Amino acid sequence: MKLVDAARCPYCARVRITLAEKGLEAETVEVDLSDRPQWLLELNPPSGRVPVLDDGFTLPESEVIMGYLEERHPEPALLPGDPAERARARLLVHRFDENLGGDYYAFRRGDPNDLTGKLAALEVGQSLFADVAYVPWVIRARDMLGLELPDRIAAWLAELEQRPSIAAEVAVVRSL
Ligand SMILES: N[C@@H](CCC(=O)N[C@@H](CS)C(=O)NCC(=O)O)C(=O)O
Repeated sequence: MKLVDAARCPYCARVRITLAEKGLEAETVEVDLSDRPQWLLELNPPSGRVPVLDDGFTLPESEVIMGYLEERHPEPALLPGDPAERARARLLVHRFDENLGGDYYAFRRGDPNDLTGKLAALEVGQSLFADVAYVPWVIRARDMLGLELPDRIAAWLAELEQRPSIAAEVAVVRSL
């Protein structure tokens, strides 16, 4: 497996964490997002966005990659066993932009936003699948944007940081 990756990209972090949780090795190809190579535009047209997974076929989109890895390597499971809970986990990830992403990027651009309110209302702990999909932005909100996290979210993150996969991502962010 090969992962086209960028350390600072939180969407890539979803895939890095998923791979680590499942104990999977992937060759990583680090790209410079400010000087995107032509081959990446051809690999994932038209935007040349990362992450892109190559597992004998090319797969972009972090949410889809997470779902693929979960199905291809079901153990250890990130999704709950119950179909209704699995659907709820997927719905949470599907609504990432409304639940957090939109306000995160608005905050970063200096546009009006409710990042603090969105963090305070965030549903966490529903499943490891959804937690992995959200935690890259929460780490960056704390460690790059300097936001003080609501107590409940800080406690959730502190618990997640006990996992080597999440601790590794915190180290990636601190190295940026
Ligand atoms: N929906 C995509 C978003 C990926 C994404 O936006 N990646 C950023 C880097 S963090 C990127 O490559 N942006 C370049 C662009 O939008 O042109 C996913 O979930 O993988």
